[in-house]
Amino acid sequence: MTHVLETGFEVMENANPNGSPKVRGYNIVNGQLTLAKDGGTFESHNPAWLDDCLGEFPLSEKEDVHDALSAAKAAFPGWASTPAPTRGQIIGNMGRLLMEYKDDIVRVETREIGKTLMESAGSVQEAIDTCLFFQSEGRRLYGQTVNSELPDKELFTYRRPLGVCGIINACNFPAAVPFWKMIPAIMCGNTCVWKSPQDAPLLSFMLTRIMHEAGLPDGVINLVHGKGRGAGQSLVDAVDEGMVNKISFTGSTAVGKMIGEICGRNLVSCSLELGGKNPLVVMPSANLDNAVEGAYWAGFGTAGQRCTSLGNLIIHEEIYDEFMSKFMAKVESTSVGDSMRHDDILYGPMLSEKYAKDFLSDLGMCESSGATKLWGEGIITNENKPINFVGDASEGVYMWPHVYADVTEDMECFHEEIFGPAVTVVKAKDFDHALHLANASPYGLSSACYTNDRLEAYRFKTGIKAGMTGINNSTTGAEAHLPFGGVKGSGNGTRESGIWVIEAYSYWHAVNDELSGKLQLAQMDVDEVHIEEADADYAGLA
Ligand code: UN1
Repeated sequence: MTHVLETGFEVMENANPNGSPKVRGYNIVNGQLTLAKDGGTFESHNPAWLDDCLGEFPLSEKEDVHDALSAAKAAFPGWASTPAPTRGQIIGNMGRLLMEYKDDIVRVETREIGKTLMESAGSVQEAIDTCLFFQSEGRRLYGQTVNSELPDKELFTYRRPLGVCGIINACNFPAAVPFWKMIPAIMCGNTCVWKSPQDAPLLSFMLTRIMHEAGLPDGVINLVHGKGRGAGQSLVDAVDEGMVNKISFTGSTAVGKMIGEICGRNLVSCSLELGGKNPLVVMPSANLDNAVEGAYWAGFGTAGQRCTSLGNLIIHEEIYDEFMSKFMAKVESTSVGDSMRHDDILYGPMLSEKYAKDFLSDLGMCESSGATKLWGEGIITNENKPINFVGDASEGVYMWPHVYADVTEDMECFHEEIFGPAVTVVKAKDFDHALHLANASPYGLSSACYTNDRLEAYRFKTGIKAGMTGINNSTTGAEAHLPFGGVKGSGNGTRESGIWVIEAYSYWHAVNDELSGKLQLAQMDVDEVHIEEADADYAGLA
């Protein structure tokens, strides 16, 4: 494949009203640009400007997914036997190319899913960090030498690749999250079929082309686009057909459970990164201004569309009024708009129309739970908009920031994830009550506690059941070399990132090498070392 930005993309004739290019996007199977077998296509639209169409992409079906799986299977032996340092070098090249193209990728990410330019840059940087981390892992990927209990015999452990990995991610971190999955997967010698998120096909297409430009051999990563249950479901169904050795999924808990069941009955490993209802506790000893900043960013950054976004804001009753008045002042002045066209935006539109629709129904759930709405009016219109909304609201799918107070443990909105700009506020009587509330949702992804009492911080850290915890920090902002993932309804215990993710994409192979030239039986031919005859009478000493 040639230079991704030199050749440019195939720009379609019917240009957009705003003059931006609309491209023809392809699947990439065995390094070749392909269309869906039955010719179906779907479009990707800019959620900040729905008339702006980024391109047309193959609406892949089962046959297209199976072609991609066959290509991944055929590429597997060659890639698995490529020396790990060489695989690492290619991954390093990917990181360097991402740095070179960063500005272009960031703009496409913002245009395709509406995240602010600053946040898109963060997501692309997370992909770069992942590549740079795993480049040198190619020179490690350590196994062990282990002592044998028998003479003239050596024991070793090796990390072996699993085979063909099916990769499915949500569109909210369309560069970082697929790289969290595919980079360690290919580092370990696996090959992949990547079903791109239906709301970020152009970005996924660009990234896959860049990976090939970095020297990735054909067939190692195969990209298929699709929408709804189509291609993604076919990829998961292929587990039942014996064509997939691993599924890695980031998305909703309901879909994660379905994938876990299919993988479970086939004894196929799966990594599941699912929803969250992340609690953030504020205690009286906290620096309140700092806590307000952290809670506000965790709740409304990315328009609340991170799996690590703040869910339940749990405030000690002693500082409730003071905290809330500072917090609400920020919420009421939130700047919303299209960061491609306006500066100083906190958040942009919803990721797509589908996310907007789901969010509105979640707001209905808050209302029917009986929570008190302090702020927020659903969808932003030109007639009804927050004071710091900028631009023409009718162009995209923008939401008000929402705050619901008087939320209690018996309400549905206390337990359910709301994917969008909405925070549910809960009052706590004391620290134990706050910790109880923080543990009371069915999820366990991220969590946070603002306190300057060291014992409280310690008790929170040890008492919370979550995969990630921030002390005096927001619930979001994981770094690319720390384990990422959750417990309870947030996942199946697998982790992404850092050295921990390697466990998810390799299995341990134990090898023993018998050099003695004879059959020696473990446990049975082992020399016994006897305990010496007792020469002291301990009993008499007592
Ligand atoms: C996600 O929303 O799926 O820690 C990932 C964070 C980001 C990643 C979020 N680094 O919030």
